Amino acid sequence: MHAEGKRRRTRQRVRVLLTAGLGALLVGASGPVGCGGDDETAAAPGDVTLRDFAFDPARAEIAAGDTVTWTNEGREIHNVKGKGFFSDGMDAGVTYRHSFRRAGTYRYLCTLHPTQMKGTIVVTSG
Ligand SMILES: [Cu+2]
Repeated sequence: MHAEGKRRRTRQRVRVLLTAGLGALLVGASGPVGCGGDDETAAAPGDVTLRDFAFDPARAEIAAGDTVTWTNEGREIHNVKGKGFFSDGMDAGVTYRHSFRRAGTYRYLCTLHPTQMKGTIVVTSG
């Protein structure tokens, strides 16, 4: 008797949550479309994602003067260290940016996971 009532309440709560979630989804889908192009979905050349435990892509190519944006989408704390740049420890969701003025090949790593997480930024002139 007791257990039955509890189960019913739980089921109702689940349904409410589902409905709320769906509503949020629909609101999100009907938001401004075509406003900023599809910048959000298409990764720019200078976008690098930090995962547990890799940089994705491991090799990114940009032009001199461009900025690389690293975003931690893992659950662990990661960082980015290379010649001329060293981020703080980045929690999940945190972003770090660095602009590369000179052409060259810049190897970098996460000092917290140096054997697993290595990356390369290739900066082309012009
Ligand atoms: Cu790491």
